[in-house]
Amino acid sequence: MGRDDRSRPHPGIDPDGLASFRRDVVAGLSLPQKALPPKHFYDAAGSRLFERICRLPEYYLTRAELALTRANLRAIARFAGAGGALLEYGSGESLKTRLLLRAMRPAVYMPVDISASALRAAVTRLAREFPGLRIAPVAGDFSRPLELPRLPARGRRVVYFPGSTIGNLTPDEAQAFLKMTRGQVGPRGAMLVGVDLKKDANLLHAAYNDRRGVTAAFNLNLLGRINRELGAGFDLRHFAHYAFYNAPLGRIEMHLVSLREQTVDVGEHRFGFARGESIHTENSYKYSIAEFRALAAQAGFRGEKVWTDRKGLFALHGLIAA
Ligand code: AVJ
Repeated sequence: MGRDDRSRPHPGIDPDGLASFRRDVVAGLSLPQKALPPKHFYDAAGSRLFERICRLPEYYLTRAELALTRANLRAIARFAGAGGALLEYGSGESLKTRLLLRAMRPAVYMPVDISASALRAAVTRLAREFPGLRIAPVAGDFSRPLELPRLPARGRRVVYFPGSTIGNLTPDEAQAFLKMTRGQVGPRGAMLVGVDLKKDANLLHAAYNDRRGVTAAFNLNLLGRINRELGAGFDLRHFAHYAFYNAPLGRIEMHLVSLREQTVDVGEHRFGFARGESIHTENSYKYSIAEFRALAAQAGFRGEKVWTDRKGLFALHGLIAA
């Protein structure tokens, strides 16, 4: 696993230039509940920290999804069907993707990613490993409707969206996102989406409060990135990682809590922090199988299949256009 199974979780939603990063930061820090979008976690340092998170003993998600994919590979490939088009939201550098490609044998594989360099690297590697496969990379943002290359006439479209990245969206946003994907795959299309399951709050808490402090470093790196790229003056010693399971809302929330009253300059903007005030940096929603199927149904998908790991930690949903 490790490097091999790394997947940048916000490949396609990820941006954008410095200007839009600055806009997001200034707008987010101006809110009554300060907030920053989680897509900005993944600069080079943040991506490395995320890879370390995926290897942590407490962070079960990556291992559980890989295990369930291995254990159910034939059934997953049968669901997807041979000879169609597999679209991945993300650049397809993960081990799970390669397992799926080998088992499913699509006519064409379309990784969709905003990062042209990540796409190029993945395509080079996959072309070597799958000499017969037609690879049609799409450089673009999968959070918006995309122009896709034309497909072989009989091709069924299947979108693969692993990693529970969908958990970063609110249920309303997730529903809109599924609706858009439903439009993308068409009336005979399907989707394979990885979703973290609801479970014991203690297990969830541990996964986002690891003993080595890697998740804390990942969270705090967002302030480091703002300092580096926007010339801001955050003192990382005066903020602390805080993550908890918000049970009524079914989500992990990550925050950065100000340890003292302070002001921080970001360019010409100055932001005040009360002692104990937080910046909300991420939501990570957890769905029971029934909850996620209900959400998918409202977006025009029927929950046809679902696979879980043996411990029941993580689910891969096989959805088909209703
Ligand atoms: C990549 C969004 C699925 O929510 O678990 C890991 C990101 N945040 N530890 C998640 C994350 C803190 C991760 N996702």
